[in-house]
Amino acid sequence: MLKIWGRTNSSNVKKVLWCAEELGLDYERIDAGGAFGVVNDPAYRALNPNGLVPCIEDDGFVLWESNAVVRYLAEGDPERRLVPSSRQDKASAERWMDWTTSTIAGPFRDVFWNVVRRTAQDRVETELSRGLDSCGRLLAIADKALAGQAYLSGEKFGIGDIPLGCLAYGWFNMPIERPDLPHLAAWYERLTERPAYRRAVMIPLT
Ligand SMILES: N[C@@H](CCC(=O)N[C@@H](CS)C(=O)NCC(=O)O)C(=O)O
Repeated sequence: MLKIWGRTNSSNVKKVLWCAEELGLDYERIDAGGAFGVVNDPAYRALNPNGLVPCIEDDGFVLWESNAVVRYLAEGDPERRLVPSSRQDKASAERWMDWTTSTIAGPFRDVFWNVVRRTAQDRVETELSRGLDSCGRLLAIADKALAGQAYLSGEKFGIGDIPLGCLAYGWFNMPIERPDLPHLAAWYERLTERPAYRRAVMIPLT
């Protein structure tokens, strides 16, 4: 059976759990990372030398890097339900996966850590306000794209929606001031109607 290592409150782990839930896969999840430790155990380091979560093992095949895992699981679905069919549509969807990791994950982390994970006295206000500005500016780019299509993957939900969808739950549920981005908000509302999103992503922010 597919094994997934990672604590459920990690946005990178959520990507993998959400994808597995969308595909209806049977899997075993093993707590790792954060307070659970495990990631520095030699046995875990042998699987993922980065000492980070998520990591999967599928019939002896080991894979880390959340976006790579999402692609691997989605490609393994016989009907490829989450993978856009044309080469160009697939590349366009995957672009949002890479953009989320390379461009918005850092500023989002600055907001999330200062609002959710740090105590008020440890909060770094400059980091928080810089993160909020960057996230607002970057999410406006996604908002503009979503004005013309229902999902980041095109007309249908797919892999391109998963990474940003995980951050969107945090963005729309932290006590912060958000710029008005109506297309992004409508997309997020559509995600909240998905049972798999509710199970894997919509859990208390910690
Ligand atoms: N690029 C990696 C990043 C993985 C990553 O940074 N994971 C964090 C959790 S979101 C982690 O393992 N932190 C250490 C820990 O939880 O102990 C991926 O997408 O899988």
